[in-house]
Amino acid sequence: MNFTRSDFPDGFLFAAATSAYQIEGHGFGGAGRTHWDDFAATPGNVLRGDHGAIACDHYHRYEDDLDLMEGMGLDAYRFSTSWARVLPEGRGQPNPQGLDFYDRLVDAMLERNLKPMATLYHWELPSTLADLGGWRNPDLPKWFADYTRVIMDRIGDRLYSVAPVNEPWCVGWLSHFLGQHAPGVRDIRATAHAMHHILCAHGRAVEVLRDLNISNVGAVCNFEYAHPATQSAADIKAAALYDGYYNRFFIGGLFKGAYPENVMQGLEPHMPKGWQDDFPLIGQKLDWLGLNYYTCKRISANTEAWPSHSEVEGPLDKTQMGWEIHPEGLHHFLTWVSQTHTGDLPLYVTENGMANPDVLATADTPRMDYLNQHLDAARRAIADGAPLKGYTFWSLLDNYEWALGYEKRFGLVHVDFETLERTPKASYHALSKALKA
Ligand code: IFM
Repeated sequence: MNFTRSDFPDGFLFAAATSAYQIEGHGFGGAGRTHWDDFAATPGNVLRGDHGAIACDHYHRYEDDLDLMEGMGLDAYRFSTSWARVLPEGRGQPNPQGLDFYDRLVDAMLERNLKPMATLYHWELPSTLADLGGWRNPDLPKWFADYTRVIMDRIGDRLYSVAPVNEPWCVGWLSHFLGQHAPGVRDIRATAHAMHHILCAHGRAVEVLRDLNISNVGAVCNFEYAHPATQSAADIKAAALYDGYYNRFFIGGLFKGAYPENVMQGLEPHMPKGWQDDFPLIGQKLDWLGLNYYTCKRISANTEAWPSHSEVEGPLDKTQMGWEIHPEGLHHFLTWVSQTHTGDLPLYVTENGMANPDVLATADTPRMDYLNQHLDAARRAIADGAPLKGYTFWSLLDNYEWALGYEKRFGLVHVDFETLERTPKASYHALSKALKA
């Protein structure tokens, strides 16, 4: 790598991120069925029908995986807890095996000096709640608060940080407008309801966390730089709208008590009743903001129904996801968000990384380049005043990349999905060397 720890401020945290459904193996330990199991069981939704029943078998191999992180010299581990593992029916009776698992997992992190950074919802909604309308149901935030209390009563005393929800854009827009993630809905009213309810759920969870005296509570949003496909007025307007519902809607709710005007021009008629009254709940004080950043998009106006635009291919080098590599976007969002929304609130890069079609013999150079370029952008953002306190790469392991199954490999550790054997890639060794230097 082209940096060492000493190029970052004292106390800067380096961490790895994963999520429950993507690595644990939801067939184990009494976990309940999730809407991802249902989505994957429906032909055409997920590549090869891949699902998370075994995934990386982290449920049984977590000690080895934590050893890998400790061996690498990381400071923290961003993991998520699964609602359906804790409460298999979504409400009611907890699963003792699930609570025991997260208890052991947190203790095992602390034994290795890894700071536990928890996320409470990384997309595996219990099927029983999906049956009730999922994120369209206005009672979901209340049930999420109940789940928050159950899991935090058990592990909340030992966490470094907590965020209720990972990437609300994916929960709302990707899953209910584009239909690419579970529950695979394509409906504007469902989208507006889900986008608002997920923020209400965040707020309800924050109330519970504060009530339990849990500190270092934040939020994690994803960001994509929106380029107009051309300099035409129509494309510029289209890119501003993409930027609105992707990058500004959720932090608008969290930090400004308002949603962007250009987004509300399309969504307002579909919002749940009384949505304007929920901002005090949504906008409670936070201790940090996490930014997940991977890529940029090129947006072109079209004549279809709102939002009346589509994505066109861009010229930059692309990852295995087909995502352009645009490190400048990370610098942009870190500096912009602190200047316009968060001030001196600590920021973390909570996800950043690339998928590459790795086989064990590959040199892993593209991933090292990607990490170098984005860490360079992060360093420049710090120099330009962004209060960035840590960087988390996605992901420790190759894992279940949702609708794209197991084909897209984001890990710094290779996983053989036949044998489940883990093999650190060259990027793992290079980052380890940089951190220990
Ligand atoms: O794998 C996902 C993760 O679940 C959320 N953020 C983006 C990653 C890569 O697509």
